[in-house]
Amino acid sequence: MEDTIVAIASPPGQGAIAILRVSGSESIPIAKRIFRPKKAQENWLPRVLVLGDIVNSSDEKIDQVLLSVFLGPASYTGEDLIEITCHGGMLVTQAVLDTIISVGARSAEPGEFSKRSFLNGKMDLTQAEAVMDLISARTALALKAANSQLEGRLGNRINELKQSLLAILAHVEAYIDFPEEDIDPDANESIIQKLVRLSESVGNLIQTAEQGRILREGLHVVISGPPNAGKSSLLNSLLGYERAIVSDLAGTTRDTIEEMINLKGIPVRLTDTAGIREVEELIESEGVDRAKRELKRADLVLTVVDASIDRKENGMIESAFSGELNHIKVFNKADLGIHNSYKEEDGIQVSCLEGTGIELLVGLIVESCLGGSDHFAKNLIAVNSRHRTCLESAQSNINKTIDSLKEGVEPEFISVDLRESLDSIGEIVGKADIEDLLGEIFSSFCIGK
Ligand SMILES: Nc1nc2c(ncn2[C@@H]2O[C@H](COP(=O)(O)OP(=O)(O)OP(=O)(O)O)[C@@H](O)[C@H]2O)c(=O)[nH]1
Ligand SMILES: [Mg+2]
Repeated sequence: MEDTIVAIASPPGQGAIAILRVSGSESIPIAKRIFRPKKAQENWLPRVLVLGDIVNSSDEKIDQVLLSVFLGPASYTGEDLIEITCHGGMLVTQAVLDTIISVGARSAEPGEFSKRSFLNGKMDLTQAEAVMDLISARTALALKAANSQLEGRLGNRINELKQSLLAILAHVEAYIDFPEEDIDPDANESIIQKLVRLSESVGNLIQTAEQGRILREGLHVVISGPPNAGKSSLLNSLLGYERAIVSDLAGTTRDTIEEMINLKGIPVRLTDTAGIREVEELIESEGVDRAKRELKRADLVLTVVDASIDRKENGMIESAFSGELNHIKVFNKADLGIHNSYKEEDGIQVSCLEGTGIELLVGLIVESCLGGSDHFAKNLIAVNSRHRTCLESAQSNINKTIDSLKEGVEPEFISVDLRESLDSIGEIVGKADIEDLLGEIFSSFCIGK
């Protein structure tokens, strides 16, 4: 972390302005070498925009820019940091970058500014991850969840768990390390109760992983069914524009077509597939294979049929309807009337042609997804897969400890599992250290007097 890093912080391409960031101990000396303020500066006041020119080593002007200084630790990275707003041409931005590199900065690696921010204690790991979630959020709900994580909501929950675990562990360890101090080990029963509650809290967080996955990657909804049922028409209706080719020829769609949409705040990866039927023809048959593969990966399947015709004519549909997949039956072409053979079946009637039933279907899709968007909005904690792995390992060690205690194992032996559990939880926020444990022991037990 000795070196000073630089990067273009705005996206590549042409724009009105572009932003470059420089961070590290040499930021201000670097700025002094390449920046000529329009009005002579006595001092470099932090957080003030200063107009001036970027010049190269031969004192040639590269661009007129606005420059601001953030003095560490009151900066994003916690180090001295400079932000330069230059004109947004690709060439001019690159030239400013080259100038900064020529006087000693190094090109930053991806995420390096946030990494420094974490290493300098400006935020925990969950917050650093939330920065990325925020940038890549595709719906308002995903943005809300990212913001809540960035504010430290998940980090706080994790720290609460850590504290409870520490309190238990501290008790056990103090008993082992300082038996002469007469610390009564908590009665086994009470430790067990505390651990059971802890395990439940960890379990609650693990349950948010599914929500987290959907917010980050999208709910994978696959449109499936026999040829000519109106699958591509449904994709287009849900998207609101003519994305896929629609025709009355069975076998129109060959390849899978995937689009991201926002259904009431829930990001959805919607896939249209080839109609499933037995075919000889090579390309269509590959399409059918792809459709089947998509089905295996789906969170939810919309099984579409042309319900205006006898269900016997819809071929392979019986197997699709009776499958174990999480699916919604969509009876399309309701404008032509629903055939008697579907009257007993429960499903949703739509007409892609007239647009009826589509709103209702959207509601069902959203509901099928962990209780709908209201539930999503309320529960703004959504752990990612890394958090989940750590939580699962923590929970398994807590449960192991509970079992050991029930079997009457001595405290000496359970502290190992508890420590491992603490490490896993600490890994989530990125601070698993022994200092915490020592602090806890000495502050709450006044050992050594
Ligand atoms: N009357 C009526 N016709 C519809 C409706 N939806 C689709 N169609 C027609 O049904 C035909 C097939 O529609 P597609 O959307 O191409 O069907 P598909 O399931 O994608 O078909 P493949 O890609 O061949 O498997 C087209 O002629 C559409 O215009 C509807 O709600 N009502
Ligand atoms: Mg199609």
